Amino acid sequence: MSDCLFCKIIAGDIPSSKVYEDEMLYAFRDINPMAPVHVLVVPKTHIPSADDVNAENSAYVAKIFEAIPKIAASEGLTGGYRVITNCGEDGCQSVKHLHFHILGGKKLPDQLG
Ligand code: DGP
Repeated sequence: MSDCLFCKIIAGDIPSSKVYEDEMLYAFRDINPMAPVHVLVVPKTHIPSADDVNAENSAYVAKIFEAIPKIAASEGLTGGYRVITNCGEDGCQSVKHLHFHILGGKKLPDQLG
C-alpha cells in the first residue's frame, strides 16, 4: 500500500535496521525501543491488523511465528521474551500494518501499564 509506513520500509524506501528477512516477512529494529531487544516482524503483504487475518492470509502469520524463535535465538534471548501485537484504537495500534513486537533482553514488567 503506497501510503503505509511499513510497506515503505519493506520496499526499502525508508531505511531500517534489518534483523531477518525471507520471502514472506521482514524483521527490523523498532525506532523507539522499549527493551534492550525490540524487533518488529511484519508480513510482506499489507494486512492492516490482527483483526484482518483470515484463511487467505494466515500463512503469513504462521511464517512469522516460525521465524520468531529463530530471531529470538539470533538476538540471544535465552531467558525468554514477549510477543505483542497491538490491534486497533483500543489496542493502541499506531501503524496500520500488522506487526509483532519481540521484546526481551531484560525481565519485563508483568503488568499492563
Ligand atoms: P504499534 O504502537 O504497536 O503500532 O507499534 C508501532 C511501532 O513502530 C512503534 O513501537 C514504533 C515503531 N516505528 C514507528 N515508525 C517507525 C520507523 O519509521 N522505523 C522503525 N524502525 N520503527 C518505527
